[in-house]
Amino acid sequence: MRRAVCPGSFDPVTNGHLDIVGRAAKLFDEVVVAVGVNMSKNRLFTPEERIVMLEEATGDLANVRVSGFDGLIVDFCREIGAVAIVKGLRGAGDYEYELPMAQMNSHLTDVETVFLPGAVGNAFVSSSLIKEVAALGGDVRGLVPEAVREQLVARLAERSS
Ligand code: COD
Repeated sequence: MRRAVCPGSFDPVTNGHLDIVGRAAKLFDEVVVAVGVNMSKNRLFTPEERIVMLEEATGDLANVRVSGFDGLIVDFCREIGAVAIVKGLRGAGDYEYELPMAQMNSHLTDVETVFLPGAVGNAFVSSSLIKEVAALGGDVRGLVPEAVREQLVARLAERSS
């Protein structure tokens, strides 16, 4: 059984994330989407809310499950017996951000990092931009699952009232 982890903040999950998870699911026997905390980012949804959104969005993928994690991603990988961390790269900026993390993770363990190129059509899609555009009244339809878009609009309305 070759198990991989797709880690991220997923605040909220986007179609860019789902493209990477779906492609990872074709490469590995099992993919665990791991919802973590990026201490440099402000969160809109709780980890529990993000996990439920991801479970709904990946419900059609039989070999994908969703879990939260605390601490180091490599410790989580060891705990569940994962051999690889799969990350998506939208461009050079992602590569520069992700490469030192991959090298640090490789220094810490023998868990490999596998980079998948993001789909061209999703290159501009990030959770941060989605939140900013939605908060300013822009339409993010087609960039996130519809159920996520509805929760995003509702959460932003709550925050602004
Ligand atoms: N197309 C393709 N890939 C995409 C897209 C897109 N449109 N959008 C995002 N992605 C990829 C990102 O490049 C990333 O690989 C992944 O999806 C997740 O993205 P985010 O933004 O949801 O998640 P991050 O980058 O905030 O998550 C960071 C982690 C929580 C994974 C990281 O901080 C971590 O591993 N933390 C645990 C603590 C740890 O081990 N620290 C030491 C690391 S060396």
